[in-house]
Amino acid sequence: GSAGATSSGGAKSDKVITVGFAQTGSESGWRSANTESMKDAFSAKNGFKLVFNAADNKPENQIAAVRSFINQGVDAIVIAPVVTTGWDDVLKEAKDANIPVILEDRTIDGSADLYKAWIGDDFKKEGETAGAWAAKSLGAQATNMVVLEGTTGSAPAIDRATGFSSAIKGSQIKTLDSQTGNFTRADGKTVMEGFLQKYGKTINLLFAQNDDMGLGALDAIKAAGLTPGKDIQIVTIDATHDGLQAAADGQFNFVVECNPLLGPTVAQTVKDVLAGKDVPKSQTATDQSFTPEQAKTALPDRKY
Ligand code: GYE
Repeated sequence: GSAGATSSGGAKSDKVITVGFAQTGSESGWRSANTESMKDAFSAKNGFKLVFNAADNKPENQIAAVRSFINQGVDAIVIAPVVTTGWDDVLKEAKDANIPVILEDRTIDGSADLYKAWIGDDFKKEGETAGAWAAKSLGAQATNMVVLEGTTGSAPAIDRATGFSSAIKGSQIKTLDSQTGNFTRADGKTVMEGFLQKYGKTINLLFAQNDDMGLGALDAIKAAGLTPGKDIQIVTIDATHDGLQAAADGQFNFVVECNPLLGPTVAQTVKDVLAGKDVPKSQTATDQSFTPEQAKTALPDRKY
């Protein structure tokens, strides 16, 4: 930094920017990559002091963290909202305190004038891409699907479900069951065990709304004596390193990407907002998708 610099009139760019970041928790590989990207972008070398909080995926913890950022008088607040609802009061409090709020990753319901900008991925499109693959590869014959949903009430769980459903409309894919696995490996495994007990070999297709739940489900499927990727076809979303490895190994049949490396764009947006510049209300990362062959090619250079 510029320690000791005698800036005339205290140039604003020399001031360390204190940012409170309310992260969801540490539920998945995607989340680890996102936290790392954020911590790196908001590091001291870029002129920031980051106050980090992980809410263990509990909405009430996260709202308490945001309130504490307001009380500490941080310069800006970044939130990856666990769920879409319940934000109005605390965001009004931030606004009254003149602290700008930037959303990253997940979106919220309600008035868009309570935050400056959102940076994230198009969850509905991810769901559509996953569903389009399912409709194309299995939709012409009677197919029984089970779904592992993400955190109930979270934007990606809601929007991926919507996108997927619209893409399989008119196909012969029937949903046997759909339950939350909270975006974690542990719950993905437990819920899949329950599906297998209930529906056994009638299951042909698993849609896991993230890689981690799909990876947990692999254990349950193998323990039931079935071959993942063959007896039960699997489509997941995130395309983390472990997800792509499962695809390369033929255990996942299709993986849709959700880019977690949002830190640099979020950090730049925070700087621009604090400098009084106009910023786009929403910035969306571009996502690819991977067949097992494409996963093999992509793996060596995979960043997360
Ligand atoms: O897909 C999942 C994580 O909000 C897009 O949250 C994110 C999701 C991601 O736990 O792995």
